[in-house]
Amino acid sequence: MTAKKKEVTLQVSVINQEQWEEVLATKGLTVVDVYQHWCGPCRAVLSLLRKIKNELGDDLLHFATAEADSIDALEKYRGKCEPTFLFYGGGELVAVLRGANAPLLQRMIVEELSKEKLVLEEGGERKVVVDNGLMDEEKISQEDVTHLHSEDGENIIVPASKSYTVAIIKPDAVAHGKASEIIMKIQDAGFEILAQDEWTLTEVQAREFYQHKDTEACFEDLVQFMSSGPSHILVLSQLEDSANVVQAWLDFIGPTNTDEAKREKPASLRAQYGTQTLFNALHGSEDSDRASRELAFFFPNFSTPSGTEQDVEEEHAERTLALIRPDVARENREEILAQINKSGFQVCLQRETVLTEEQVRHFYLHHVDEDHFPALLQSMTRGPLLALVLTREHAVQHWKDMLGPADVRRAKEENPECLRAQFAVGDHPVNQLHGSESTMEASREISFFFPVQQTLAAIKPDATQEHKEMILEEIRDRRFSIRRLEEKLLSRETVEAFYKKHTDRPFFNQLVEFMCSGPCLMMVLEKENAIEEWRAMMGPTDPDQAKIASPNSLRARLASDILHNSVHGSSSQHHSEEEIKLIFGDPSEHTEADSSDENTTEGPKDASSDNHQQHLEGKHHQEEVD
Ligand code: IDP
Ligand code: MG
Repeated sequence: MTAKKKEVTLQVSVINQEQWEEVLATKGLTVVDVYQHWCGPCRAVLSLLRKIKNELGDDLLHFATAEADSIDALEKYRGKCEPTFLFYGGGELVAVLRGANAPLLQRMIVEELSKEKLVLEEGGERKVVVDNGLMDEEKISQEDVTHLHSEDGENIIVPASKSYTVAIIKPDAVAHGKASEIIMKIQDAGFEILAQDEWTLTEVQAREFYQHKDTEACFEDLVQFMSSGPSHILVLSQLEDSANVVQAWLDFIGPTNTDEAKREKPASLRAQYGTQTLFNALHGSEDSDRASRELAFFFPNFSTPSGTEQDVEEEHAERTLALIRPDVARENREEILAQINKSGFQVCLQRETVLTEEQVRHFYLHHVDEDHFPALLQSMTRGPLLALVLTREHAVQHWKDMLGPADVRRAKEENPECLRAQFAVGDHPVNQLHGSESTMEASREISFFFPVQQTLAAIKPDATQEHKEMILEEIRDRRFSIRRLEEKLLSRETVEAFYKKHTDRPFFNQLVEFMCSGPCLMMVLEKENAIEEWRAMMGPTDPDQAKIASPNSLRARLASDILHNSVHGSSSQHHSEEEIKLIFGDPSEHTEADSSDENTTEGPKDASSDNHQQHLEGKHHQEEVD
């Protein structure tokens, strides 16, 4: 294994004990694909590994392939037909992944590499694992199985908006070495693998799993078959429109009867991999109720947030748009917000903005011809107005009731308690507060002020190692969708382009050095009003200022100085587009293997919100093109 060879080969090929020991002695993280002589290394992940290697360009990351049969240390991996990836750091096993799950593999490589670096650089303790998932299956007691599952760690949470189903690649397909091929096809078809495990069912478990079929003639055969060897258990959702993944998966696998499948749906998985109705290669939950039972059966750690109090609340919650016009936004904002909170509303989005005349016309499309429009226009453009999205049960009607009659004079006479009466400005005929007329109008108005946006967010090198988990958690708590997520060591070139508008600033060189000094976690976040929201979460550029102006912001809490300020966020729609393109390339060029996180999807972009956004930011937009 010469240095030269290492440069040109993506994976070092290990075929004897001596070479194996050499690999174990290599400094850094080595990811070993353990394969069987008769099926060869896993080709499905090659392009992914190449991509990771190119992107991270890290001297401490190594890949190898090892033949289980010729290396004594790998004895217990002999005879397994599914891909197994062993992660070694400092000669010790630090993680194991079974199955060619590309997104998971990518995530584990990035994570394990950064852990190993921490060990090497800061003398941290290396967390070694013992792979006992490969004991003779019969010897594994029920307890061990559960233990293995909980050791796999995380409680995986399915977003409330997603439906899921349980899929099984049955022992026949696994024994024929088809598991990774099927998994690739599953991913290509747009299913997202939320969890995956290899599991040999015991007879008792097979009986329990199929107990609803125990009166059927095939029951005993089915139990024998299902407990005859390892299966792959997958929890699936769909990347796009996850409305009914249960049915989509059933359609994808095809009819139970393999003859029928071959005849009627030759492209289905059962037509391709099944040999007869008993050995039909795949399983899918029958309906969402079964899916949830099967999920609990295989993944007791797996939690779905449905049923929590918050969700029940959110399910019934409605949204409405409230506007507080400039005159009272200046004078009475706190008082009004207090009344809003007291009435059981949550303010879920908020922004202060100065509207142009054109924007007001666009917003009040149906009022432009009315007599009072000129006065309305004037009062709307006099200064910054406050736009709020309010949620609670029956929000639209409730907010209208709180506002009172549109006519200020009538409001004062009929309902002096209402907000429009309380916050009338002198004799001014125009009321000072707005609310959506209906739920339809609410959604149009909300997307006018809070269009769905993407922003490029980065965790800078000073915070990536230590704080990324905490920051990611806060991002998820704020309900951003993480569309892309990759830990990257940025090149000088990239950073220079990224910060090109600062080229002439005195701190530019320092900034470039800093941004290249370690991996950054680069993300695309999506949400209504994402650009402003993420910048608000970050806080002002200078942490000293942040501590005063926004003490809860990330920079106030994490940053050490104005240069080492922990996080980045795009500053406008224009910059966001430019930065996302620079870091992640053109969306049309993305491939399946590019996605690295369970939340990472390329959602359909709402064209209309782009228009609103441009409309709303028209002026900024021009100014900021640099
Ligand atoms: P932003 O990150 O809040 O958008 P920008 O003004 O765009 O702030 O500056 C980009 C980055 O350059 C900052 O996040 C910070 O790391 C660095 N920077 C900005 N101003 C200074 C300075 O005065 N001294 C040193 N570094 C600075
Ligand atoms: Mg900036």
